[in-house]
Amino acid sequence: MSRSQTPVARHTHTHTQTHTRTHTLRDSTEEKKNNSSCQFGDSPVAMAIWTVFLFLGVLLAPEGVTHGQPIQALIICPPQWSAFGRCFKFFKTELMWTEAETECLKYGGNLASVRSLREHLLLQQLIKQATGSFTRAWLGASDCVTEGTWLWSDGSKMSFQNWGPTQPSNYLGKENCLEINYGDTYQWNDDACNVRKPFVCEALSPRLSSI
Ligand SMILES: [Ca+2]
Ligand SMILES: [Ca+2]
Repeated sequence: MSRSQTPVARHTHTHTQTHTRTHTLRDSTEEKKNNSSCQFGDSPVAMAIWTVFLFLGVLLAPEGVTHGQPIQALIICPPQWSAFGRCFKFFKTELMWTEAETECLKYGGNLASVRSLREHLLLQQLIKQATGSFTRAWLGASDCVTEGTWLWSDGSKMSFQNWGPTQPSNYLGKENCLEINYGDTYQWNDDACNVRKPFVCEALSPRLSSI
């Protein structure tokens, strides 16, 4: 696959505050193909969790915090989970995308969504701390329902994207799931969902076990 396209957001991996970024539109010339065989996360459950979270967030918000400022809910994550507004955990076990999403559901969460470059960088650090490198890992987006329409399995809107050069490519018409740390730029790539990779889960209030 060529790398003729400019990445949406490129950064070096010193992980200081100096990141070089350029921007471009997604490649719109790749093959578009529907794939009705794929599965997706339990969005109604995710939305129910969000509803509870937002309700609790209002209860926990300090008085006056809503005056022109986002409501800040109290996030408490159990051991092994990292708090970045939500709770995140990297899993080294290599699973297919649907298996990984199912595993996250067992903890009361989903595969992780990414809502900003800051969250992208934080997840990269989480992975590096666990593996010593920027290991490729599944995140929670898929376009398996409608080719080219990427949806987060937690039901949140994909308002931020960080695809690598020429991605998403939908290579051979079979790439419908999103991974982080792809290629020389360690950005996002679409890959075949049946490939086994480590993964990152998110949860608002993770259960302590997957049982
Ligand atoms: Ca695709
Ligand atoms: Ca790809």
